[in-house]
Amino acid sequence: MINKHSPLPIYYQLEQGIKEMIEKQQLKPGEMIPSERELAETYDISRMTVRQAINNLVNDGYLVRKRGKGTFVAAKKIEQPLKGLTSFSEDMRARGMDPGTNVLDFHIIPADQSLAQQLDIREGSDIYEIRRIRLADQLPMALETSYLPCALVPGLTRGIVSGSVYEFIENKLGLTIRSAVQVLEASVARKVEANLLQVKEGAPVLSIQRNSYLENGRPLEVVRSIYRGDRYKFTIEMER
Ligand code: 16G
Repeated sequence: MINKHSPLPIYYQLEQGIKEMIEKQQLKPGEMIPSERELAETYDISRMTVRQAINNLVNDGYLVRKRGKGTFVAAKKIEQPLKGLTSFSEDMRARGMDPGTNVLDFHIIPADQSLAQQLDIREGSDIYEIRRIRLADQLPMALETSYLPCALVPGLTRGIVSGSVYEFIENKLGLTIRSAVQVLEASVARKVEANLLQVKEGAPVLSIQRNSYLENGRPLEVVRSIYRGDRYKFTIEMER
């Protein structure tokens, strides 16, 4: 696994080697990996080098440290295809996971210029501002801030948004959600976000904005989300 003559730093080679073993399932989720001392001895490298490799793998979500127990292979990341226009609740159920929501904020505010423009409403019109932590099997996956025009989605309540917003829009209001534009950007968790997502400050996250539209072309929502980089990966299918 380690080639001391390679121009690649040794910690990096070890990191890639362990990552490969996880990807090939030679190391399985929940399995304990050898201790720092054992790895250092096996590959005849310093413990500092091993620690650097392990730290990186922990930060990237491949490994988890359990105090006083050891370092374990993390649960597999959730693989989200960027294809169908689905809701968080649907995505989690499709994976056999239990979707959950902590509503941090639910109130009505006047739309600022940017939101008014994106939602195609007059500046100052009432919009819902909804902040939620989205959970899968009780673990925080994403932080979501949604803006929807009140006139388009009457009757939304704090209780409803602790379940599925899309379900309410489609089943109770009878509207058809048709399309969305989504922008993904790499970022790091700031302190507040890190606390809410239960990751370290500075941990990698994916920041996503979704603008979705109804069948008649009317903008339905602007949603800004922050997904845990250690729990999520996104796949895109392409054709040529
Ligand atoms: C997803 C959508 C979000 C939508 C929410 C509805 C992304 C990036 N975001 O989280 O735009 O508002 O689903 O989920 O996929 P719900 O119906 O479970 O409330």
